Amino acid sequence: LEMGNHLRQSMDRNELEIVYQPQIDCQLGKVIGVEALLRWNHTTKGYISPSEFIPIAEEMGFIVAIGEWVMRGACQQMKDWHNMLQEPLTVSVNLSVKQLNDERFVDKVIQILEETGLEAKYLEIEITENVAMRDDQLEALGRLRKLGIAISVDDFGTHYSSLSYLKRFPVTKIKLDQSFVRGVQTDDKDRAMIKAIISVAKSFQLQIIAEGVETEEQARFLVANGCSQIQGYYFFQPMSADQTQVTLQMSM
Ligand code: G
Ligand code: G
Ligand code: MN
Ligand code: NA
Repeated sequence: LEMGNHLRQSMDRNELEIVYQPQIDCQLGKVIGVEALLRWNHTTKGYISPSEFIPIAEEMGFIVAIGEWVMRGACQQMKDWHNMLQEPLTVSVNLSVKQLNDERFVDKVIQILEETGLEAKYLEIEITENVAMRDDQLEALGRLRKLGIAISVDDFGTHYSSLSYLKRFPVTKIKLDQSFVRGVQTDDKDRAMIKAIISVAKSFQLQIIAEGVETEEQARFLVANGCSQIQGYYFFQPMSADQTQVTLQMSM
């Protein structure tokens, strides 16, 4: 509860920060987008991971406010980079299912795109598979998709509902979970999972990106098996906006 109260004030106190992790297209050999990742630099406790505080924000009901802050910041930042670099980079924002429960959510996104001037096709939202997704949440996703926003399934393959999810949802991209990537050199089953998921993406005509790629061997295996988009420490760690800007300037 105390952490929750601090979290409530974190935005006003400038304790929240968005970092960015570049995403690579191996065929093109360049950065094609970034994932926005939230960070909380707590005044006394230091850095706290989103996996710790997002669940609290969800429970206490201010994930909507925090999520809106991230969405606005990430869209504004990407618009600035477009102006600066004249490159069609995308920005990917993680979404809590709780944000979809807010009936004003889609209108908020439209408003943010208008305010920042970012074109919808350069925004992607990442959602985690959720078997219990309700019809009104599905409808919200459908509206976002109709606007031209890309929708990717995060942590794909780690939950129970993967395939039916792809049938029910207006998805454009699969994020191959890092747990499979980790086993590329050591685990036959992880290699089989990766090949199967890439084949699913092809069948559904979806884009696919592998995350958590840390070694050259992993990258080679992925590319050899048809996954050309890659995100991970092997290429870039998540970085501050300033560092990201330098990286983008150098890689364009
Ligand atoms: O970047 P890191 O590994 O610390 O992220 C941990 C988890 O927090 C990941 O599951 C990531 O998707 C999630 N996360 C990061 N930023 C956000 C955000 O802005 N909103 C939501 N809902 N989740 C986020
Ligand atoms: O759940 P989601 O996929 O959004 O979480 C992404 C998380 O993975 C972020 O916290 C990010 O910091 C982390 N991450 C990104 N690249 C790598 C990597 O190469 N290795 C590991 N272990 N974590 C990574
Ligand atoms: Mn993600
Ligand atoms: Na993930």
